[in-house]
Amino acid sequence: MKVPKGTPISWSWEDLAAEIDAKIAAHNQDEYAHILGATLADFQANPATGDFSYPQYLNDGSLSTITDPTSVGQYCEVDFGKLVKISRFRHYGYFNSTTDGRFKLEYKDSLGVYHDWVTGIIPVLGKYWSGFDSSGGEVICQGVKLTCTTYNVNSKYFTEMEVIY
Ligand SMILES: [Ca+2]
Repeated sequence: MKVPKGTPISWSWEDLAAEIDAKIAAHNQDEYAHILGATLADFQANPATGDFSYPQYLNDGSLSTITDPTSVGQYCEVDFGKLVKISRFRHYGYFNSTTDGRFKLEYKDSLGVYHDWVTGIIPVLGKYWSGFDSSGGEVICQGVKLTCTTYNVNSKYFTEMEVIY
């Protein structure tokens, strides 16, 4: 940059630091600006995998196919195949006759690290949708993982799940 002669010097480390901070913040916003909220189609794009029985039934869009674990620690995982924003989920029950089972949903961040998103999830009694749960808040992720944290044979069935923005 050409500066005319006689221009007063008005430079400081503080100004430079502020300018760098502003540029880094703008860059980070740019980096995440293109990440869209997950649609139902995004959540159903890749069949779920894991060691639940028939894990693909978790997100196949059918309310007549169910998946369930046979012990604590088993999981069912959905890969979005890209980074997305999620903010809420709901799930559909089946044979559950008690509220004793517990599950948690983790999200897998952009680096592949898992974080708890919502814990203490209780499978719905009977063939009904839960309400949408947004208690985990908005996060950016590449996938989600449902894990059984308390196993109960009468409280373990998921007919379907939807994790979206
Ligand atoms: Ca299903």
